[in-house]
Amino acid sequence: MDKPKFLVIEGLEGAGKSTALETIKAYLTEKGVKSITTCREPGGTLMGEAIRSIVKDQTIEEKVDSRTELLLMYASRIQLVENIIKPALDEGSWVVCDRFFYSTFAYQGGGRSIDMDVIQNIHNASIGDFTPDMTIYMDISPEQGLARAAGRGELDRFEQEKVDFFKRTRQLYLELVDKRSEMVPVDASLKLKEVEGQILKVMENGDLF
Ligand code: T5A
Repeated sequence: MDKPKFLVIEGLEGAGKSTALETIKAYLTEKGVKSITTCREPGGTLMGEAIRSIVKDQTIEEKVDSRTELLLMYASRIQLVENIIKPALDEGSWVVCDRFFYSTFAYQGGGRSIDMDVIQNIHNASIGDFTPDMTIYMDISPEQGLARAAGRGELDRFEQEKVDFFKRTRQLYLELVDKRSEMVPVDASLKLKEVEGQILKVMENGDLF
């Protein structure tokens, strides 16, 4: 077996990332991968999960500056990369992560309209050129994704944003797909079985083994 790979799943809320993670895990197991580490962003470490609670908290009673949000995402990411992802890869485990830095580019760069040069500088100082081997981008319209997310009950601080925020976020994701060869798009608007079929095809064509 070749060296373990780092895979990421990206997309708007309700795109089906958690569901896709299970499909990918099952595929890798079937292929004989013995160790798979899964994680999510923000979160995945003690400090990261504390950050996750605070950034998603819809009851917070102060204005959250976009730059604060940006720095918290990178604080969580540094903890995850250094304490979980790199050690797992070093020990021979594959890693599958629900969201990674593309989320920051899309949500803080697109949604919040923070200057991409500012984000890139913080990115470089935080994780440098550490990049996943492959990222599956699950494309869905904000309307459809949010309707799925709403089906689960209370909306978090991000999910309460206006639809234009998610349109800007999606636009940035699509620009990333155009620019970055490690990002592979999947049509997440389809029925579960069809989305699963696309993911398996992407994995099969991914030159991972
Ligand atoms: N964020 C995160 C930033 O702003 N910057 C960053 O740098 C990072 C890392 C994290 C929030 O933080 C923001 C982005 C987010 O707003 P989260 O909970 O991790 O929040 O992410 P969400 O996208 O909110 O997670 P969701 O659970 O909503 O989305 P998923 O995982 O994509 O969707 P999933 O699989 O749970 O599915 C949602 C529902 O849809 C159904 C599922 O059964 C489920 O009920 N579903 C389908 N229904 C019909 N057809 C399909 N094909 C379906 N696929 C799934």
